[in-house]
Amino acid sequence: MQVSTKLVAGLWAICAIGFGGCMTEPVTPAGPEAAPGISYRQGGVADFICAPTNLVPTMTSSTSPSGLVTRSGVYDSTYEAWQAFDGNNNSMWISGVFQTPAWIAYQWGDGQRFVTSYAIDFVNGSLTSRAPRDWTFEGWDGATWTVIDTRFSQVDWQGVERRAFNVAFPGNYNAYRLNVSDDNDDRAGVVVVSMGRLEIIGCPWVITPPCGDGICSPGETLASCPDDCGAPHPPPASSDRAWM
Ligand SMILES: [Ca+2]
Ligand SMILES: [Ca+2]
Repeated sequence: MQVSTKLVAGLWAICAIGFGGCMTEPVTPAGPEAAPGISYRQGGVADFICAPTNLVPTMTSSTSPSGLVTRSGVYDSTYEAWQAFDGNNNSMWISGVFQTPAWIAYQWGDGQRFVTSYAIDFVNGSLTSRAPRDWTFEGWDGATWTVIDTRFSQVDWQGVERRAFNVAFPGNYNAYRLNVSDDNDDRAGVVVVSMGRLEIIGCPWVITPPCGDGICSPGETLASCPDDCGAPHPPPASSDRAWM
């Protein structure tokens, strides 16, 4: 209880310095599936709430106003990938033709984000063969891509349709990408994928792993977090031990 109290107090301090969408009361844990008005438990210790928002700024190029948009390829320069992040559903990214996988990514330049969901706007009208069908959603920690969500058989898209997905395994990552292995064209692999918008949604602050979750995370030390980083734990009460 001591750890929990300390951590919740720390989150109150984060809220107090002005991050938007942040409420200041611990709440009953409901898990990441609780969006919108998400409330969830991080590491089994602290409960908190925020209003998830699209964390990608409204882009006007691959690098402006901030961060970096990358992609596997592009149909032509009219359909560059940043147009999936420009806040305008009349513009879109169209992938390179016959390039599998087709992927699109956004990276922040100022640290990690804890992303809990994402949404794809398909806007290519009758060309629904260009809607993504099978993909993974992945997070970049500076060294490797980690699959944090997987979707198959996303079919029957409308000409203009938004589909949102909760991330199965959310975490803190510098970049996220949608890595599409098949479109809705019957031919094998990706012929062309297009999307008017990709929202990358989460809490508007970086969530650090809590001290007390049993994991010695980067930044935690024996001195700062002895429970996670090496101090011996007391043996469980005899009534909690499993019979061998
Ligand atoms: Ca767009
Ligand atoms: Ca295909």
